[in-house]
Amino acid sequence: MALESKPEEFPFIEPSALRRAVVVCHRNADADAYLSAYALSRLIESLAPRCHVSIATPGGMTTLTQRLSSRFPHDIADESVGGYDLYVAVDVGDEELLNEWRGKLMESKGVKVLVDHHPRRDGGLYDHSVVNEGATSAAEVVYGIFERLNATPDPQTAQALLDAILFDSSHLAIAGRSGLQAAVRLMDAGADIAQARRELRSEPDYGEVIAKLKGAQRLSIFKAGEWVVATSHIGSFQAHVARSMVYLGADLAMVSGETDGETRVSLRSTQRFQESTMVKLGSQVAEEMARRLGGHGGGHATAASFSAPAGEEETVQATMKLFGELIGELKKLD
Ligand SMILES: [Mn+2]
Repeated sequence: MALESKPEEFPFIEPSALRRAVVVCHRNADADAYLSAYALSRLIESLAPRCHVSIATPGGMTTLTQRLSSRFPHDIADESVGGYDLYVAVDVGDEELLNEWRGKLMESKGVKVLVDHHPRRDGGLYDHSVVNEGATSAAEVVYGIFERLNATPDPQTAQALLDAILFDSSHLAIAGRSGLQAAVRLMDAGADIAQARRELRSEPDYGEVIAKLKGAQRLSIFKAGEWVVATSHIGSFQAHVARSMVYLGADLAMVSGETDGETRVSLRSTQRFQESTMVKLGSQVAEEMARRLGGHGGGHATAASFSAPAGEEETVQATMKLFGELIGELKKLD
């Protein structure tokens, strides 16, 4: 890539003056943050061949990102070192998510750039920003920078960006025009979409798999009017089992498990159930059951849990009684 950039364009500093640059991800970097940082690093390196570029991952990275970082390896910044000419924060959203790097940016005289698809919360930390709130991924915004500079990513960088776009757009299901267009152009640049799907696939956790299958085996089905309620019990992974029962089609799922005289209950419902019945599982079921049985609990409208110092049978009976109060009598199906 023989590239030139104007001062009003990324990286907003004369590339020949650059010696040290760092691209900072949000804390616990996800695939979009890390792979966007990877592509930006490659871009800066091609613009400024004499510049050393590092990637900072405050607080580490997710398990998937760790795997991707060995597929797309890059120098990781030493947290104790400062004094960069250029700081690029990518996919950050809230400045707080920079962890200790927020202070480093505030103190530094280097040029600070934000590249993001989250709504900008102006804290005045950055000198320049390239933000597109309409993008489903930061990688899409990064690809836009390549295009404006007339830079074609090399096949490895194109692959990183395509992986990131797929990761942040539910495999393109929620991607808009620019995301889809970027995906096609990245494939033209040498990225492979089947490979992207493979690289984003997680290894199964067999403890969770067995719990979900056992949970399905022990299923009881009830009807309350039109609603289908599924219940089951399992020693661990109650939340995963409850969620998979909703995937199977239940409107409302309850999964219980007893350990050391305490019963844990996970609750899940569909959005459709929530909007129609107005039942908030967190406040109206989990918190209420914790209050009735002297335990603790809470959560969101469609995902909640509680635990109670009571036997499993008693806890389940009491929760079913509350369901009856909220959505009408439950009839068990054979
Ligand atoms: Mn993102």
